[in-house]
Amino acid sequence: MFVNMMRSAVMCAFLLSLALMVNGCDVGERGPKSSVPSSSLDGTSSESASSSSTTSSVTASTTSSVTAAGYPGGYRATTVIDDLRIPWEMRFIPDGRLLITERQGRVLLAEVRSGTTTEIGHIAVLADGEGGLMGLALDPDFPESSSVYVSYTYSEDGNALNRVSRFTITGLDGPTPGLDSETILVDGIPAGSIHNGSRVAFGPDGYLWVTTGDSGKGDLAQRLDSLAGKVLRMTTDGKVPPGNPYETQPYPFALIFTLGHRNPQGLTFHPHTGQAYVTEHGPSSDDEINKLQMGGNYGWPNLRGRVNRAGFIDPVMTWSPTIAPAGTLFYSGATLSELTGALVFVTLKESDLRVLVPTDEADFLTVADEQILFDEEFGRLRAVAQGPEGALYVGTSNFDGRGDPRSGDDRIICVDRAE
Ligand SMILES: [Ca+2]
Repeated sequence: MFVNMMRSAVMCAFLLSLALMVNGCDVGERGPKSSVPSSSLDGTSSESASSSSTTSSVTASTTSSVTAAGYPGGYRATTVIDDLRIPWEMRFIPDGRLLITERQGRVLLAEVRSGTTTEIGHIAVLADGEGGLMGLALDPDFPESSSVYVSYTYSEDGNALNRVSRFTITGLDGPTPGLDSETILVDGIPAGSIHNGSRVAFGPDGYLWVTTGDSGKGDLAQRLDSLAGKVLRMTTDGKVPPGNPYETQPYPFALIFTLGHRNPQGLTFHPHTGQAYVTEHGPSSDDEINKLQMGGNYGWPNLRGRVNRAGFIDPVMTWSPTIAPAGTLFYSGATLSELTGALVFVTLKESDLRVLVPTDEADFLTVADEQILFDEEFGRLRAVAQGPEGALYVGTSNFDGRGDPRSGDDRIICVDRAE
């Protein structure tokens, strides 16, 4: 009898907790650490984007219908984690906790419900300029596999280089989780004080994809004997997967999947086609979103933006002047269901969250509408993730030397719908 009552009580508590999570940001009993005003979404079209500080190349033929039908309400933004230093990437693990990399080398495990963070490891990185500890990806079999993959800058004989490594997370369910057993997958990737790429993500093909920057040396982006200015595709052991386009090149150059990139800072995969997309920093003009085609040449440093030139692949979108697009994802949750199929990304320079609504949800070829959210409200934004309950989480980057840190920075902010 007692056991049954206990079971019922546990079940009720469980259902209650589920109900509390329906709206997205699971801030728990403590309440939000701090709240900011909701931003209205209506009327933020690509036209208004153009009239602010950037010029978008979007053709907004269906803007009004999308805006009117899709965004009737406002969003809510709640700080769930604060006092971070340059969070570069964040990934939710299946139990709802959040793994975060900070550029100085810390790896944190955070509970967004309580706002607590635990340092589980500190990787010895060269945190110089834009380099340091950057990308983070979970093994597709996590947590059955306890492997995570990171990209970071290190120093060798006075040279800055980037590498991709696999680590094991130990004691995940215990009181003292840790980071252990580094295996270097690829190293010697050219690095610099600027343009390090380093977003890492698993594709639906089960392979690890890695963006690299041109390291400040544009010519390297066109060379097949350099890993700079590329997108790489590799196995979980850093080996060349079957079907890579340059597989006859000597290792590690056979890892190259695409070339001619300047500084791709975001990487995600389309939910229907499985194709990879990157956000990419242009020089003073032509930030880009590129759809990656195997073996494709994306032009840098000889070409930028849309050029319609044989042998080169034009971007899906460009922005001039630049906005510095960073972390990106295709939204697929229920909390903000009107964003389903949209490409969501954050920007550093323009300090906003952007939503690109595709003309056709089945593929991301052209953009019907561009929404600009939270413009300048939180400062520079570098990372974005979708929570298990469907809220969006964005990470600020105000301590990166180009921002204006405010009280509580850097922060992870949860975005859901206002009640
Ligand atoms: Ca290009």
